[in-house]
Amino acid sequence: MSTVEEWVSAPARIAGPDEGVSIDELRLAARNHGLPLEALRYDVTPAGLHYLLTHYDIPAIDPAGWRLTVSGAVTRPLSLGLDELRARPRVTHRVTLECAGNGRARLSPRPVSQPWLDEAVGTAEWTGTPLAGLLAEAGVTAGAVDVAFTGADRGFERGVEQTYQRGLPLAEALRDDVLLADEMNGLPLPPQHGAPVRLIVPGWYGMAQVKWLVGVEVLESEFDGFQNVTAYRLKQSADEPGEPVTRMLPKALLQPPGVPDFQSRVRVVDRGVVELTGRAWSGWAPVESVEVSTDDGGSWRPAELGPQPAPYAWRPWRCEWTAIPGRYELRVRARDGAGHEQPVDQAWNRQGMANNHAQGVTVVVR
Ligand SMILES: Nc1nc2c(c(=O)[nH]1)N[C@H]1C(S)=C(S)[C@@H](COP(=O)(O)O)O[C@H]1N2
Ligand SMILES: [Mo]
Repeated sequence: MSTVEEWVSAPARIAGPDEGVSIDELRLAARNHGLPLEALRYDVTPAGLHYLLTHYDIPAIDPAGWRLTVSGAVTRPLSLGLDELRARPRVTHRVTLECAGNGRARLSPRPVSQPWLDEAVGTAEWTGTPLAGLLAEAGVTAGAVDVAFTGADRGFERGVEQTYQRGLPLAEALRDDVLLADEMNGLPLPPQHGAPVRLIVPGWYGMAQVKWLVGVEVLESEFDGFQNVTAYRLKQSADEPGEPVTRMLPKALLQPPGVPDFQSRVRVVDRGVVELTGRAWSGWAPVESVEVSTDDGGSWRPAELGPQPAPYAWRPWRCEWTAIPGRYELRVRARDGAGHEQPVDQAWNRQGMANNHAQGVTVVVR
């Protein structure tokens, strides 16, 4: 007889010193695709080019039968269908989402999980109704501290059977830009991005953006579910509680210049003046500076920043580079208005979360 306990690994595994990416990691990477970096050219990412991360399976939900319940520490519990939700006040926010595990595959030793490099990011226009209005209607009671959000998707994670659930501090849940979104870029949410309704918490890493939302429960104690207490913690060893992963640290990405080599993705660029462009974001405060290095972080020069399109959307940047023949390692880094600066080398943590080391792009100038 075989039990679940025999084939799950808890805590999450760390790869051996010379262990390459495994078939399990490849399978995850093939399901959960990233933003092709050339799509950094779009202010708003076309939905099909937005990164994707789903822990279990994309659930089958009939929008006509879907209901959202608002329960727990409220005086008037609610249950709404999609039409009722869509009849409420509607707003649109442009928001950049990034997976907290972005950059994980570059850690050494490598935490075995979705093996992201740089590409787990995207920006969309999310339309829906502010959560705060629903919570006001339900009447949050005085002792409330957290709000738990439940998705319709179910599976096992390190031996724990669960539906995807995340808790958010009440003060964050009451922000007026936190949305129950049913549209992405002006169209109904596609299945993979949470149809019919998902949560959007601008500024926070992806794990907070609960897809396939079916339940909102106000709690009088801190939410202690798996995704808050076990996953999405910054820790060095398996047995320490660690710190929660919350908002996105600043990051700049370069749209790789020139044309790629198919296999290595090394870029080939013709000599002369090359325009380097990209995007930068932070969940703490708007990005205040972006710097570019063409000598692998040896020296840096400032890029020119475009306008900040919305408080939590990525900001465009550009600079010119007079490229002379040779091989170069380009790096970019951002600093935000809250004083966070991107490191060149990534500090290690056991689950590979909130990595924001400076991206590197290898360029051969001919
Ligand atoms: N219900 C549910 N919501 C979820 C997830 C999930 O697996 N199930 N994954 C989370 C994670 S880890 C990320 S990074 C984002 C990804 O959102 P996207 O796939 O729309 O880009 O969704 C979050 N919301
Ligand atoms: Mo994520």
